[in-house]
Amino acid sequence: MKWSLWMVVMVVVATAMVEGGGGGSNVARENNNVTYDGRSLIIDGQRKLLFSGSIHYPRSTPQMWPSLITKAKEGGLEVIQTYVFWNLHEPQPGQYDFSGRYDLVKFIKEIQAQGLYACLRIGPFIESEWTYGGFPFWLHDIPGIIYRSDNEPFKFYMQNFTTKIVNMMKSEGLYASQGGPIILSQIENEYQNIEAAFNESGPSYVRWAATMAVGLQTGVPWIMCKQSDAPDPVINTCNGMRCGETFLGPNSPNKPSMWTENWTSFYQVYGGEPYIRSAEDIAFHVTLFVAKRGSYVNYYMYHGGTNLGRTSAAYFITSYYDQAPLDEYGLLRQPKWGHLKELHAAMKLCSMTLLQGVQTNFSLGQLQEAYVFQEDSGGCVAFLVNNNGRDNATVLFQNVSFELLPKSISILPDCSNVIFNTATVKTEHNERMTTSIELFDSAERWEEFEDVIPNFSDTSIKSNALLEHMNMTKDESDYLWYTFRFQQNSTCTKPLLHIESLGHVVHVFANKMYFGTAHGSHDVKGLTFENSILLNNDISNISILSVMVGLPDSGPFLEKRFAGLTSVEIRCSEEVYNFTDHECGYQVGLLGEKLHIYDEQNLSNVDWNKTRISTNQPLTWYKAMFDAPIGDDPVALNLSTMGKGEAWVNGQSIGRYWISFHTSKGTPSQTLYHVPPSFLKPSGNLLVLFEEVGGDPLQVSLDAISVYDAHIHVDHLSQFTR
Ligand SMILES: *[C@@H]1O[C@H](CO)[C@@H](O)[C@H](O)[C@H]1NC(C)=O
Ligand SMILES: *[C@@H]1O[C@H](CO)[C@@H](O)[C@H](O)[C@H]1NC(C)=O
Ligand SMILES: *[C@@H]1O[C@H](CO)[C@@H](O)[C@H](O)[C@H]1NC(C)=O
Ligand SMILES: *[C@@H]1O[C@H](CO)[C@@H](O)[C@H](O)[C@H]1NC(C)=O
Ligand SMILES: *[C@@H]1O[C@H](CO)[C@@H](O)[C@H](O)[C@H]1NC(C)=O
Ligand SMILES: *[C@@H]1O[C@H](CO)[C@@H](O)[C@H](O)[C@H]1NC(C)=O
Ligand SMILES: *[C@@H]1O[C@H](CO)[C@@H](O)[C@H](O)[C@H]1NC(C)=O
Ligand SMILES: *[C@@H]1O[C@H](CO)[C@@H](O)[C@H](O)[C@H]1NC(C)=O
Ligand SMILES: *[C@@H]1O[C@H](CO)[C@@H](O)[C@H](O)[C@H]1NC(C)=O
Ligand SMILES: *[C@@H]1O[C@H](CO)[C@@H](O)[C@H](O)[C@H]1NC(C)=O
Ligand SMILES: *[C@@H]1O[C@H](CO)[C@@H](O)[C@H](O)[C@H]1NC(C)=O
Ligand SMILES: CC(=O)N[C@H]1CO[C@H](CO)[C@@H](O)[C@@H]1O
Repeated sequence: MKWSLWMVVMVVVATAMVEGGGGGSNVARENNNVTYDGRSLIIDGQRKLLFSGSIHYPRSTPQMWPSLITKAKEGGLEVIQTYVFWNLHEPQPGQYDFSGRYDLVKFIKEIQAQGLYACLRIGPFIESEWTYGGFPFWLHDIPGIIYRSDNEPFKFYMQNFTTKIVNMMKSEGLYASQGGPIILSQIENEYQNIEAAFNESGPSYVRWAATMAVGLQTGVPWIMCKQSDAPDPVINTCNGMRCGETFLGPNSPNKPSMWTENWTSFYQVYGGEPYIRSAEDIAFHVTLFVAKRGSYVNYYMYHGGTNLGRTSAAYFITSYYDQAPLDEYGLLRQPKWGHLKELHAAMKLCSMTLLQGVQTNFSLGQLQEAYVFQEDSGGCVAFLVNNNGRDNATVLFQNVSFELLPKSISILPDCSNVIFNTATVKTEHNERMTTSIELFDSAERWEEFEDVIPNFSDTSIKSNALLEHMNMTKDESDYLWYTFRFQQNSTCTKPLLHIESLGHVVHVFANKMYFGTAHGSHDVKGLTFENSILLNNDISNISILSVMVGLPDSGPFLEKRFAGLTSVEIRCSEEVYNFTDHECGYQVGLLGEKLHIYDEQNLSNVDWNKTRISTNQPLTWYKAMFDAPIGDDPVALNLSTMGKGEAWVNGQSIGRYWISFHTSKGTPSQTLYHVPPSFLKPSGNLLVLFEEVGGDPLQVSLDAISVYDAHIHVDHLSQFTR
């Protein structure tokens, strides 16, 4: 997750001092290359203390971008950080798409229009809980390719795309060196995590990537996050939750200390619970980082947004970093947003001294310490740290007594008055409320279509081996049918079907009857299915639907990953029939997908049943029409009575839902699925659901999402700050 920070405070403070006033928007900039020294980035000749936040353009819509950026700016951010999503932009080699939600230039120009800077993390490997870590799947079929290593085919395509993006930014004049907002670019992403797996090809790849990037002459610095051997002049930066404690620092005394991902929460997977990180904890670690001479902090995420369509990586829910300062819908999450805004304002008050002063640190007690920045001119800033998580501490600083709250840092912009304490939250909490505004509870509203279960003779692709799932689907669908024919023997009285798969889900059908489902999880990808089935007296058809819930996004050798079935057996009382090297027939995707029946213009490709509305029936498509709700509140589909599948509104996928995968507490990980406002028209909206295992569409609703200031009582507080 990442958060973006707003520039407002900094711009206002800086312009007030330099120019004697002026607003923050549409700041005309000189053509200035961005440089750095051991203290900070230097822009327009000035050192900068920058608060930044991640907002990923394809995780929301162009209609939402201006208000998200405005809220980030009001929250005290000066930089918006985004990854670039290669697999959206280059769906086929040399074919590019920068339209709609993929309009990177428009997003960067919106940042510029609001007077903020941008940090462009090109990657082009990004991980980011994004399918295949951002790689287009066609890379998989480039002969001899080994991703992210010193390998010619890979380097060719990586350089090709990186160059494409840099040239695009240059031709739009978007680098700061051209008067644009981009002050930093990133090459690769957390590569150090996997570098050792490539032996000597790892370090040589890092050197190549750095040289290639620097050679593109952007006029602004390049960064590599989590890469302690980043070659000069590329800056190594920290990702994590506690960089003030964990970062070993820049790998050269003339590089600044920068934190590119301070996780405001954490991603969530199906079967997992949300991760709540308190405003106080985030504020503590950001402040400690600055006290230790950090000069750039990025919140990952400031707005997480939604993994629309099939863009989530394996097992991730569609709601991304909903716990960020701006929630999934772009609403302020309080007190996080407000507490961090106050922190940014406090830091900005003394940023000159922080950037110019000489830093010293000393102990104030067993678990207490002071970090002091002093200028010859007399400017003095102090951070008083209490690392004791249980008790207050009374300390003497410059002969004055201060009482420090547990696990807190007090900021003294003049070394005598405390203007901010990380553990003192003045912002009121708010709570989110959902209100059902549209019920789909009458059978007349719905029509249904049962997808076809193919059998062995229906399939055109045959093989005597169990083929790898991704290599079959080429990621054009989540679904791959494996079909077998079986002639039952009289001895087989209680047939048991035993399947092993490397992921992610199997749904099992024998002679068109459903015999159950098995699935893996984010942490345990493999799965075993074992269940009794019923066989015909003559030939039986076994059809197994293998389903992926996003492609993997991390680790080395992504090009060699295996998913799908590895073993299929029918175990009879006496004998075991092993299908592993028997003939198997394959079908990629579902009939409804092939016919695009989620699109209005293709609805008539199948016969929808208008008189029956089934519940608890697998492999069923449902459709209904609805009018957009009145009002400006964000809306979400409440799918709590469905099982597992995908949902479309007006032909656009709002993502994969999975209600039937419960957390350890017995509840679904996600029941609300965001419908971005621009997906809706005033009337006649088409909702299509594809349900894999069985659900009840009659209890689906459209809910409005809003926040209200909570009346703070103590048990609320403890719930929020655990
Ligand atoms: C990138 O590759 C395409 C072919 O896929 C080629 O047409 C184009 O010139 C290449 N661009 C660069 C910058 O290498
Ligand atoms: C790296 O070296 C180890 C030990 O020699 C070897 O087992 C492994 O296959 C090598 N990996 C690569 C990618 O060359
Ligand atoms: C900025 O950097 C570019 C590329 O390195 C260089 O061509 C240009 O002269 C520099 N501009 C300034 C103002 O230093
Ligand atoms: C000052 O800070 C450094 C780095 O955090 C630490 O190693 C050192 O022990 C501190 N010195 C004192 C006197 O606390
Ligand atoms: C800790 O210090 C705060 C602020 O001075 C004070 O309000 C609070 O009562 C103290 N708590 C304890 C346990 O002493
Ligand atoms: C602190 O007080 C001591 C005596 O109590 C005095 O010697 C010292 O100069 C004072 N220091 C400051 C910074 O005021
Ligand atoms: C299944 O197989 C039989 C013949 O083996 C065929 O007649 C039938 O149409 C097939 N397909 C479906 C979807 O039932
Ligand atoms: C992928 O499928 C192609 C045939 O379509 C085959 O030649 C290739 O070996 C397969 N690759 C893998 C890794 O299974
Ligand atoms: C069933 O038994 C017959 C003979 O007993 C054998 O030829 C046939 O292969 C068996 N079927 C299967 C699926 O193994
Ligand atoms: C099934 O067949 C495959 C391929 O021949 C073999 O690797 C596997 O061990 C067999 N399974 C059992 C349980 O015998
Ligand atoms: C709809 O379902 C009913 C009840 O199962 C059935 O009688 C009818 O033939 C179906 N109509 C279509 C178009 O499939
Ligand atoms: C890399 C890192 O620092 N990860 C930490 C992120 O923050 C959480 C919660 O504070 C820690 O549990 C992680 O270890």
